[in-house]
Amino acid sequence: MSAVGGTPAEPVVNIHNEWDPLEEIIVGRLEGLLIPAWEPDMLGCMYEEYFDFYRTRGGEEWPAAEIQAAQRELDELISILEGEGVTVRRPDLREYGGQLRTPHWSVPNELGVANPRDSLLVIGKDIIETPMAWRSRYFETFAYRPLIKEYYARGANWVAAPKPELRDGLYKESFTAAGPGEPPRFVLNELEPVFDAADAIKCGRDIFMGLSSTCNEAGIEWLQRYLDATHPDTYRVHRLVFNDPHAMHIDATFYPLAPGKLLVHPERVTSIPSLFKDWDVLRTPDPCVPDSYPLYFSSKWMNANVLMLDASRVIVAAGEVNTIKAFKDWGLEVIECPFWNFNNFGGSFHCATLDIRRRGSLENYF
Ligand code: DAV
Repeated sequence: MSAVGGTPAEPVVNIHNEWDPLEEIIVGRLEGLLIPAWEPDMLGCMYEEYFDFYRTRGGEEWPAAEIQAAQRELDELISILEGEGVTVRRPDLREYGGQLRTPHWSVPNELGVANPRDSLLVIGKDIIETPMAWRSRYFETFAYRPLIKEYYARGANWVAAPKPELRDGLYKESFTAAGPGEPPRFVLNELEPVFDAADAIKCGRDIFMGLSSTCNEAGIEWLQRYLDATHPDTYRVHRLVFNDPHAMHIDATFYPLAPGKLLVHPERVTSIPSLFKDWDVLRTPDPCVPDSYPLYFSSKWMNANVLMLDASRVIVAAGEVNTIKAFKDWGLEVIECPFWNFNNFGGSFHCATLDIRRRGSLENYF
């Protein structure tokens, strides 16, 4: 298809990696976010100190002061992005308080859309609605449907992975997190494909997925077979296993930031895939976030969950002085944005956003 004048139309959705120059991005919302009620996947990816919190406080509003502090940081992120010329789009405002019921289960409320990185996987011009393992996220993509429909009308592909049933049998009932020295294990069985988009990280023709308590073997296989069927001989999906007792998502663990630059968690990643033999590997420096931040959904390693504006500019949480220094020493230009309050609600800059268009083309980096 050609635009008027015969020049090729620019793809409206175009993502091949984490670092091509960023042109358009979706930023999540904190409005309407509710505490999710306990559900079986949490046994695998949440931290034990919060189990009772979800069991007893599900459906309540988050502490208002914590949300307000996070909102200020999100607003600052948006103004940094817009100041850099990036188009920022937002999901719909919705209420998340109603019970959600399917033939097999119900939850008292939904989670909300603070973390757009999880429900939609963008590869090339494909927008894939992912089969997520959390019941409270079952209809999360609906808040993005007006945007998706617009992108679809403008030439993007739009597909949804098979909607998982999420029956009780998908989750190991008596799961406990692996102790020190024990091999990694995850809460999911293999009854059907499940994964979150943040279980995958893109590096041109190579896509890396970490098995986790939100991503099973069947999920990885589904993505490889979908890509093989729709883009023959184009993508290689690599299955990785990390040493993370609460494994959920790859983007604070294993993150190709730019050609030749791989950021890895110092303990979770015990061996680097041989493909990266010619790359510089940086082990994420110790996080600086004070223990007073509750981090309801994640580890404190959100200092690794950065966002690349292009191959040399990276947005990092203000206060993460170890990471900021290491990135500068690595030749990156660092843009600081306060984000520790937002981190409490599921992640940092990578989680809070979803790349829609970066200027670049599909390449082989190995
Ligand atoms: O602690 O690595 C990462 C969640 C990011 N989406 C963690 C959880």
